[in-house]
Amino acid sequence: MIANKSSLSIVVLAGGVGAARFLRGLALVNEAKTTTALVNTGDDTVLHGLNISPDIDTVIYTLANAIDGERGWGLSNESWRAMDALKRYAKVRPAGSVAAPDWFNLGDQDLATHFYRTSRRAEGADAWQITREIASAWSLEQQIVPMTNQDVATVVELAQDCPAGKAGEEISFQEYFVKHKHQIAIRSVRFVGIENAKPNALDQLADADVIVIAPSNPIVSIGPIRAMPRVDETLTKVRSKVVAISPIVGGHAIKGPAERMLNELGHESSALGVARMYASIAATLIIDNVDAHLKPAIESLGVNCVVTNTIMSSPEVSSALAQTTISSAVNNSKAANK
Ligand code: FO1
Repeated sequence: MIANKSSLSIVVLAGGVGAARFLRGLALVNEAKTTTALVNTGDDTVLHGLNISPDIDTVIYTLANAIDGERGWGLSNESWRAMDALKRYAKVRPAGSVAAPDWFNLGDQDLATHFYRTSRRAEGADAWQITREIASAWSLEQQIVPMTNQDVATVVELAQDCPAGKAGEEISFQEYFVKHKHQIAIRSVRFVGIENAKPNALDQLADADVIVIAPSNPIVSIGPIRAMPRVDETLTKVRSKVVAISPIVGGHAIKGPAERMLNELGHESSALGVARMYASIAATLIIDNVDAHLKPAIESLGVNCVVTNTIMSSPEVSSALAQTTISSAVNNSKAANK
């Protein structure tokens, strides 16, 4: 398989776990050097004064084979002594203080990444440069690119009074996702700072041989990337080369709150619902075998539909999915150029 690797320039629009697993499969069929992951940073947070970029780190740790496979985030063989020590201070935290947050788990080794990112930011380095350095420290050859160097913060609006706050109040994405385990109703999502976010690697996106929208949450992982100025416009121009993979299988998300979010925000939690969201920017949608019956409805939207196994339970399945993805995009763009 390695001898036959392609060296296409491929840009993958990426969120966390699903995207990371796809990228790991892609590395088996396409040269790492010509692969770029353009990664969501709307999930970024600052805790303990540390800059944390969960999706970037999930992609890097996964490609470095250092991820905790079961959790899908953080490092394998991790220890939690710093978190345990923090509990001492959480106990004495006065009302109104957010010091010593102990709901977001930072492993002892993982902390080193956040220390480094935070120190380099304080030295004035931008997010792309810092990410380059972190990826290089993990010996990665792929280009891992934060979607922008500007700060963007995804916030969700509470649909009703709940333990997180009153209806209409906004909380950060990580509070929603981790602190409240995405078990609260929301009525909108907003990307604070998006108007001033200059997208990174826009030229690469425009010139790529293949663009992949990874099987990530369309609202909070791919949504922030698309919401930056000029990104959707660029994708629309190269639509024939864009292939998306549905993160919804049999009506459900493989992981995370996508199903609930789609329903609450007026979309349909199905591969067809995903097709509607991507129809203007992606010529092809890859859906899972269990959703084969949706192919005619998806194609009636003017979107080519490819049916295959999308459950990336092993690197072999991920690489087969990556190969199918590349072939679909290449065939489609050839047909469009005839
Ligand atoms: N997810 C959790 O469900 N609980 C955690 O405590 C947690 C900590 C964490 C620390 C570092 C990191 O890079 C990711 C972490 N995640 C955790 C995952 C993360 O919140 C989500 O996977 C993404 O933001 C959604 O893509």
